[in-house]
Amino acid sequence: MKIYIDGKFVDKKEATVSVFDHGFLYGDGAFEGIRSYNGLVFKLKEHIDRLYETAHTLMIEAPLTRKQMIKAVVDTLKANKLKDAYIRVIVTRGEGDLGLDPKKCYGKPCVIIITDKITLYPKEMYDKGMEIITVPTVRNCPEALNPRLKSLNYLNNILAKIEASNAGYCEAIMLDPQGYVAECTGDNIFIVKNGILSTPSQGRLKGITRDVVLALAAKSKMKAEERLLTRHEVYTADECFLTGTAAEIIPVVKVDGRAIGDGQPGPLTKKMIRMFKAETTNTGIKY
Ligand code: PXG
Repeated sequence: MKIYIDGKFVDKKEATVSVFDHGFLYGDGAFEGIRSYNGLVFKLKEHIDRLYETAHTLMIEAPLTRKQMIKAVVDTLKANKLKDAYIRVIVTRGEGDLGLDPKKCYGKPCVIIITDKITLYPKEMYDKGMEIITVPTVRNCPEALNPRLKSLNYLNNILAKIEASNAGYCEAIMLDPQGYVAECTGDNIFIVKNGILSTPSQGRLKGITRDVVLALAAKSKMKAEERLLTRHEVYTADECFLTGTAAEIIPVVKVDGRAIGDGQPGPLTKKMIRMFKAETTNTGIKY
């Protein structure tokens, strides 16, 4: 496995960063998770744009232009001869001293690209649907650490993941500080009620898979809305599914012990999975 670090390809064993890098010391950095399907990188520009937006708010200036970053991702995939891959792009603050102040960082932001395989959930869950719960840890409030930032500080999500895992579940709903449904620990959430798709309008990451689902809904004349969602609406929905680059689209059939619809993956969920598959097979940046 060849890993890209600051313009060079190194073996996994040599792929290391300094213990003084603020990405390591404070989670001070940005990242993206991207997928490629049969030699096509899916929504690469959108992922790189989101990476640079996170970096902009964190006031981290990546040493590459967006165009150069896109080329670096493609070059890493080529170097690893991977046709179907999960791609992790990381930009850290760089090396500094043992204080928080980014102004005292003397190093350049470090760019790392890892390409590998990932399967998040067992295949059975994609066929039969998954069961999830709501966890006590609420999603960060936007005024503190906006969930739209895909930063290296994922402790909010990891604490929620621990709660899910301790209770025996793979994924969990996180509420926003007002008690509305925000998203899951690493996925966005959708419900279907009376043929209408709904997904939370705030307090969550602006997921790229979520945006693809909304675009596919518009294309196929399915009604879709972004709004505040309560847990009651999730419990009483006809269908529910989660979206994410790693997870893709996965049906949810039970939430907090309540069956969703008839407790089976629903027809609109299945239709969306089919449309998403076609989209990932036919679109993307070729390498
Ligand atoms: N919400 C959160 C909090 C995420 O981290 C998504 C939604 C989905 O966004 P995209 O753009 O991928 O459709 C994510 C991204 C993992 C893992 O190992 C998951 C993500 C990121 C990193 C790791 O489960 N999901």
